[in-house]
Amino acid sequence: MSKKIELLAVGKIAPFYAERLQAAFSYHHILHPPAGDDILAVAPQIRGIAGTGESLITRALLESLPAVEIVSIFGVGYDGVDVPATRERGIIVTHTPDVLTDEVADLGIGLLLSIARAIPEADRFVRAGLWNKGPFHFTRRVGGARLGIVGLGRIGRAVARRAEAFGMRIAYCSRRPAADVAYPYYDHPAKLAAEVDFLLVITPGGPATRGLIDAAVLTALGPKGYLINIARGSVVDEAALVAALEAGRIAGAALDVFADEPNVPAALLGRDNVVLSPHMASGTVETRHAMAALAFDNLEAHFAGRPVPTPIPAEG
Ligand code: 8YV
Repeated sequence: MSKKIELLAVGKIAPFYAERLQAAFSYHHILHPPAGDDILAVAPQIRGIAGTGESLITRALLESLPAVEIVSIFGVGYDGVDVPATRERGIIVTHTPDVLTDEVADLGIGLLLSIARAIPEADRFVRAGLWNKGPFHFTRRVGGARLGIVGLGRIGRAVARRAEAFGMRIAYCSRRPAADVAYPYYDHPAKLAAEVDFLLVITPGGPATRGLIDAAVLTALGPKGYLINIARGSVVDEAALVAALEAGRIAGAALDVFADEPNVPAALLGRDNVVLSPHMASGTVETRHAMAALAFDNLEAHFAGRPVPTPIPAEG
C-alpha cells in the first residue's frame, strides 16, 4: 500500500468528517495555530490542510508547513485563511459554496421571524408561567415590511427570494449593483439602513468588511429597526451594537455570529430584544454532510491530479 498523504486539520472538525479524513490521510490535528509540538516532526511533510469557516490558517502556520499544496475549507467563508500568503506560494484554497446556501438563508429568515415576532421571548414567557398573569405583548409584522440585505451573493439572493414570499419589500447594498435584479440598490449600508425596517447582513468577512455595520449604520436603522447578522461577527462593530441596544437606538438584533466566538458579550445575554444562536446557520445534518463531502472531494481531486471542484474566486 502506498504511503498516505500527510494532512493537518485545523480547528473544530466534525467527528464524521474527521473519521473520513483519518481513513484517507495520515491525519494530524491542532485546534489553533501555531502548530503544536506534536506535529512539528511531521510539519515538513504536510501537503494538505483541512479547516472550517472558523479556522485560522495564518501566514505563520503556512510558513511552518513548507510542503502545503492545498487548504480545503469546510464552509463558504474563508476569511480565516491568509489568502495573500497562499497566493504567494501557489497554494490552492477551496471552500464549500452552494451546498449550504438554502440552509443559511433559512436560518436568516428564522432569525428575522424570531426577533420580529419575539418567538424566543414568548417561549420564555410561557415556560415562566407568565401567561396566567396576562397576555404577551404585541410584536412586529413582517409582511409588507422593508428588508435591506447587505451582501447580495448566493445566500443574500436566497434570503431575498424567501422574504418576497413573506411579502417583504427588498433593497440591498453590495460592492456594486447586480445587473440581474430589480431590487433598489444602495452603495452604502448606512443609506440602506435608513430606508428599511430589517437590515440583514450576509456579506463575506475579512478586512474589507470589518466593522462595516458601525454606530452610524445602526443609528440610521433607527429605534424601530432590527439587525440580523448571519455573516461574520467581524462585520458588525459589536461594542457599537451593544451601545445602540442599550440606548434604544435600534429595536433589536438577531445574531448567529459574534466577534469572539464562542464568547458572547454579557450585555447581550439578558436582553429580550436580542435573539442569539451559536453560529449554526449551515448546521443541519444534511448540509454538514454535504459540506464534508465537498470539502473532501476538493482534497481528493487535488491529490489525484484533477482540478478542484470549488476553488475560492480568483479575486477573493
Ligand atoms: C462554518 C460558515 O464553516 O460556511 C461558513 O462560512 O460559517 C459555517 O458553515 C461551519 O460552522 C463549520 O465550522
